Amino acid sequence: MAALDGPAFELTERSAIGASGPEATQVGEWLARLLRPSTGYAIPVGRHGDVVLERTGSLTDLGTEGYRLDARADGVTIRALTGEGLFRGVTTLRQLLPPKVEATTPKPGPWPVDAVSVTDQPRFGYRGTMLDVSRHFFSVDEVKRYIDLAALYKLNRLHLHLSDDQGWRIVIDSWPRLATHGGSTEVGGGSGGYYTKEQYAEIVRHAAEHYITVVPEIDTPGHTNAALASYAELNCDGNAPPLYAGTEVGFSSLCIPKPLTYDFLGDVFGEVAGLTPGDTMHLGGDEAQATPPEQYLEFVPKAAQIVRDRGKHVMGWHEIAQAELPPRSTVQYWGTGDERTAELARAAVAQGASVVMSPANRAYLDMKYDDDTPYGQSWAGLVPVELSYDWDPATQVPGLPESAIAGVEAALWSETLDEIAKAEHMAYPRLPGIAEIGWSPATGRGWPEYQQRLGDQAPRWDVLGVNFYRSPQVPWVDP
Ligand code: TNX
Repeated sequence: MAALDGPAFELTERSAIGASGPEATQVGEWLARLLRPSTGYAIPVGRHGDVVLERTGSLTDLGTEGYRLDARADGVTIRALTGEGLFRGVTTLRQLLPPKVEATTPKPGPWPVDAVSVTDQPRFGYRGTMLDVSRHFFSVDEVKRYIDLAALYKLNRLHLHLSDDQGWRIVIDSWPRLATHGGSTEVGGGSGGYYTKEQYAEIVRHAAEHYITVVPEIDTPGHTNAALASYAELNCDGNAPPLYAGTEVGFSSLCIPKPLTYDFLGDVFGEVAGLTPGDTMHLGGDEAQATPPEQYLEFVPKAAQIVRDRGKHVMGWHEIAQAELPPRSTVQYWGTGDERTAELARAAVAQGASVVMSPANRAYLDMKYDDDTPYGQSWAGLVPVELSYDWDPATQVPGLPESAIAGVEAALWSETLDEIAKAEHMAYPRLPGIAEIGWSPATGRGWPEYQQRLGDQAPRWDVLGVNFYRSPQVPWVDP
């Protein structure tokens, strides 16, 4: 980034967005929808304008998400190879505008963008956040809001944890009781909920508008009480357990020797694949303490093959690296640096898998900030803002080549989060830090200067109504 001499650009009532081609136009329309409510300007999108979005085949060295942004008094130009790159560039423009640009009602100008030239591209291709909609259910609008905020920090994956012991959250037409019975509760005994296929498709579409790909997770073979409670025949003994609203883990397992288990998974992964434009599905695989170890090793390759047969690559928690993995699998590391889990990450890479880093003592957004945090957990330790930012995905587990690291993901488990406002409080301000770790080079960033930039986000979050935690570690700017 280079600050340029010369006056700032200013958005005015005569401003217009110039875009050619369907993708640039689509991104232009998105930008116009952001700018119109707060500025009160018409901001037409057409062939010409003082804000130009241009897809160009010549910017190949910045990858699919890279972009170049130039702002001068006479206009702003964003150029990229892809629509995705244009969207990331538009996001930078958004961040260069005053925080009041986020308002939903007209605010007085001016609307300056300092003269600047930015050439940008991400360090990692996978920059995600996981939302656990199983332990507590969140509505379509709540998930959309979570997406909107994640997009502001250039995240590009939303991993939805759609099933667990406490709730099954998506309609599967061939096994309807999964949603109607398995989705009828949540932690604490509330009435839970589930997404119809139309609702789920709406979430996927909303994410795609922000160039975020949804990675659906159906957790197997453990974390399956909601499914086992819905269909007695899935159980080895033929008896359905009751629904579960507690928070213990590791007590449920699919019946590994039963052929029906694999028909079930074929149907479920088939229907979920049909709702998934992305190339990856997550089969869970974590904490399968109720599955005999030798059966676990037999199960994972079978389940993985089902995912492959439905046309998707396999993603799973690091435990799956004990088993044989198909090509192009992704293993999600959630350990805290102990030798046993580090060994599993290395075993994954030795099999040719890539690793997404979600170390629980850094990237688990449900860990408490400090002893006074009113909800959240602390089994992986307290995770204050500085600790969640101050790590490098490439060196977190010794012995992994950087080329094997697909990226990072911040996971938000919801056992203790019965309202989206509480989820937001745990994610902000830590999620933007994980997003930056995924985007920016390791060199040139560090807590002392990040702290200042993070503090600058407060006025924007106030306008957006974000229920963020005002950590005493951060010099928050007053509105
Ligand atoms: C561990 S991490 C789990 C989840 C819990 C989480 C709570 C992982 C793959 N499994 O089932 O929700 O801890 O922090």
